Amino acid sequence: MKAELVEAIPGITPYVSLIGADGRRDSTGAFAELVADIGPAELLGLYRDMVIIRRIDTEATALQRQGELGLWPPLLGQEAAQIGSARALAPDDFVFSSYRENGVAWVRGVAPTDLLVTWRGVAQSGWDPFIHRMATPQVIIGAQTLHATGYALGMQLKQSDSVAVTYFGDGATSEGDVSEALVFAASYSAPVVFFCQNNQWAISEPVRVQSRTAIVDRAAGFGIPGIQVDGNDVLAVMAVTRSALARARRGEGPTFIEAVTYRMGPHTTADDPSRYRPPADLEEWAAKDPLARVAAYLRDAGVLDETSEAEVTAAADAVAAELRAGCLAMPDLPPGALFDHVYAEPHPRIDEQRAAQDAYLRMFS
Ligand SMILES: Cc1ncc(C[n+]2csc(CCOP(=O)(O)OP(=O)(O)O)c2C)c(N)n1
Ligand SMILES: [Mg+2]
Repeated sequence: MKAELVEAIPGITPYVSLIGADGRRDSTGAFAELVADIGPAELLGLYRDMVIIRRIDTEATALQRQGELGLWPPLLGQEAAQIGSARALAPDDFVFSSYRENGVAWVRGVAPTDLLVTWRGVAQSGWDPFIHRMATPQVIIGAQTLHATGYALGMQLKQSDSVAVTYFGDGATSEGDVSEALVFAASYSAPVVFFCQNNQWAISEPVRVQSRTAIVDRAAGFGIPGIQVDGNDVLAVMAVTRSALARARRGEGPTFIEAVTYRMGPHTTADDPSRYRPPADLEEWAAKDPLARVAAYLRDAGVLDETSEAEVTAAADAVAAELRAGCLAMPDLPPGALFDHVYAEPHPRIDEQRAAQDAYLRMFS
């Protein structure tokens, strides 16, 4: 790893891009060197990941539309940002994400059906964070950045190599929590990577209303180096994440990454973007699709052909089938189970609520 990629004094690295929308790869420069080991075979692996998580997303969206899930937050369009960054992590690093990082969870080895349990309402949380080194999704916007900084301070005290990586959105940068996390991380040089997926929207609020400057420019004000990257370029995202992780492991503190991408679907399945999104925007971003450019590169390199494309599609279909079967097989819980794991110990307010619910349900029997 190159030590001098990100300056010690906070600077902003403008727009890193390695595979353009036309599928051409740029192999020059310091960031390209950081991913020189990622040849066509490795890129085929990243492409496979992206196809699979897009397929998981499509299947989960269909399950919600069919009434099998209460809600689903799609990642369509953000596959490269999630796969490129998550594949850069070491097993011992720890992820603190929002609700949209289903692709990151896939990379961390979370079983696809475990992504669904909360949205089906059968459990309050989906997996054991310590097995996957990934906290369960945070819905309180930005709160996970504080958890990441706190964890990173702990790792610093333990002189561990583990880096905290926190994922959040463009909208989250308007939250006080995120500012506090950045201040503490900067002050203590905490080993944390702030990974912002700027998908251009916070529900129906466009990013230009959230920030008068580029999101990445905010980093400098905290004394944190910032890197802006083409978030639809899986290779560039991997390169910048590797550089930020290496910097944290060298004890040089936090880095802020802005991955510029686009949320091609609704905010969640409860949202209708046609009410606020100009159709031309979607067309513009569809031309920059994160999967299409890697496919073009791989076809040119001769590793993506009918056989390998069929293998990737079959793998994705198998995951989707497993997801669907696992979802439909989840047992319905008795209504009172809602209260079981709110606190570890009995609590009078919870008892009251449980009794009120019991009384309500008795009205129907
Ligand atoms: C503290 C808080 N305020 C408001 C909300 C409601 N809310 C849910 S998602 C969202 C927008 C978040 O946008 P962004 O950070 O850009 O992430 P994205 O959903 O685009 O991935 C809001 C305001 C919330 N969950 N938590
Ligand atoms: Mg957003």
